[in-house]
Amino acid sequence: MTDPTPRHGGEHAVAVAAAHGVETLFTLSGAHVFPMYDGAVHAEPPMRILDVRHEQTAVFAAEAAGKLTRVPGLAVLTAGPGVTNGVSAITQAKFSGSPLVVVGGRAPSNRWGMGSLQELDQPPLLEPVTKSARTVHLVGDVPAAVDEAFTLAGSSHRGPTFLDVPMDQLFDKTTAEDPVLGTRRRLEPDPDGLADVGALLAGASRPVLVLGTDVWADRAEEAALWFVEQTGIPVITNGMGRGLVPGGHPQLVTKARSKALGTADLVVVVGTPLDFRLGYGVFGGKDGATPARVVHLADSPGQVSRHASLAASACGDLTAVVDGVQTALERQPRRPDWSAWLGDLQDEVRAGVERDEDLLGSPADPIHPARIYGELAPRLAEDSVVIGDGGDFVSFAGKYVEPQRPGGWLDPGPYGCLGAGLGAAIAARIARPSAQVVLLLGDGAAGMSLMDVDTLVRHDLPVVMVCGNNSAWGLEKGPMQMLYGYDVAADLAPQTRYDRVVTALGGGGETVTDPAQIGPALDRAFAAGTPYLVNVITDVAAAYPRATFGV
Ligand SMILES: Cc1ncc(C[n+]2csc(CCOP(=O)(O)OP(=O)(O)O)c2C)c(N)n1
Ligand SMILES: [Mg+2]
Repeated sequence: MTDPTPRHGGEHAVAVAAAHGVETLFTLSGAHVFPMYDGAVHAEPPMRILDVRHEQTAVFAAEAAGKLTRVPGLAVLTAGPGVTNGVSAITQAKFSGSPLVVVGGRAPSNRWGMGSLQELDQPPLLEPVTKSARTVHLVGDVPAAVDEAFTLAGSSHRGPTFLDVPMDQLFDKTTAEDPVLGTRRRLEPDPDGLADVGALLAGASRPVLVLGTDVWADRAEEAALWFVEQTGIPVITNGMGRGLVPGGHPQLVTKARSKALGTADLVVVVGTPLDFRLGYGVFGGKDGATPARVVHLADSPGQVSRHASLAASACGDLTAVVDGVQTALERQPRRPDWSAWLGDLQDEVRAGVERDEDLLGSPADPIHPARIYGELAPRLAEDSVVIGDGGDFVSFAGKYVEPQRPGGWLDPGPYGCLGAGLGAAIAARIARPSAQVVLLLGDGAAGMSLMDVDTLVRHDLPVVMVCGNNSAWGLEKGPMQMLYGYDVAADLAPQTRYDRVVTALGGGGETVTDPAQIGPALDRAFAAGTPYLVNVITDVAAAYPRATFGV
């Protein structure tokens, strides 16, 4: 249908974004993108404009919105510094496969080359860290370009897309039609690959299944849990795969990870790269075991590992992949029985849980960071969203917090960019209005985004923040000590009152130094109804025990 009323570029862009399911636009003001705001204000219904205090927060928020809702998030950044301030967060979305669309302002085309304000050709900067980065030169092309950006960002393998529109064109009007929305392609896996995986599973004595972020992103959570329960296979989860198999499930053996991945004879990895988090895809060989065979199942061909030596692989829509592997296994003449192997791992999990108890209840003064999780974990509701932004403090969370549902755990992923926390918390509060939102902040990480508590306050978005305040860049201090026997540039001021930063901005908070006071402080935070930061002074010597630095 033709639309006879001319509308400016911003109105078109917002209409197409809304048709793709976007409800919130994350931004920080700049004249180059005013038409986007005007489009949001005059949309029917209006699109929510969530304005922040630093562009990185806008993009981290849009990225988190994409991860939580599985509709690409939308960030609008003004020309030049607005766009460049967003680059780290856009890169993080690329590394995590997060669906995200970033619309940038751009100096006007009718003055290009004459030196107008913030005249930067942005797509070349963004090209390496996005799925596509382009300039839309004519307002009439805006609707189709925005549609393409959303379709591409939301298609496997997901990731960020960027487009900028010269200011004169974005303000200009056109009667161009809004396009019929692009549809996401659903790639069917190759049946031969699935059959190979079925045969490998049937022949395995000690298999382990690893479920990662893309299982959630590709909406394969039901198929994955069904597969797990039908086969009896032990499981480890990572990234947004955490919660796919709920904490406490008898087949979840994350707490026996070292034994499981070290002594497995087959490791089937679904929806996550074979990167440093998974030992680059080398498993088995521990305690005299032979190296494990490795299967990689991915959402798209480009995601299948090229560096690991794979016994089999398959790619495509992950529900079809997981269901297809199950069918292939059922066709095998041999029905494997893994109950003894699972039992061994369950013994190891039980031993791990017992070992953890002492630290989780530690009465140590100064406070051991694990004690915070001993207090927090029992207070978390099933649908809570837990966000990690920090070093060691967040590693402890990974160890001690086991989500009950998928889609409730946000970590920075393999790009590991500090400063994502406030943006993620903003997005989580909006995406899950009735859920607990808990933001775990290292004191170092807190310094990178705490000003955006102002955004939480202005937009009435209560979240609970817990700062593990060890007065250090802990994850750097420990390794530097280990490598050099001394450390520099790793200390922060002692006992800084980050809670007072929050109260100064209109929220609430308190500092805790007594381990017995952590629980009551968390209860006050959950009851506060305002952004609230519990600043827990912890022992800098209580570093997270780690064997590698991830490099
Ligand atoms: C943007 C960015 N800068 C630097 C780093 C390197 N880095 C990784 S962890 C870490 C320390 C984090 O300190 P803090 O947030 O206080 O957590 P802690 O390890 O002390 O618990 C640093 C500096 C990073 N990952 N991201
Ligand atoms: Mg710290």
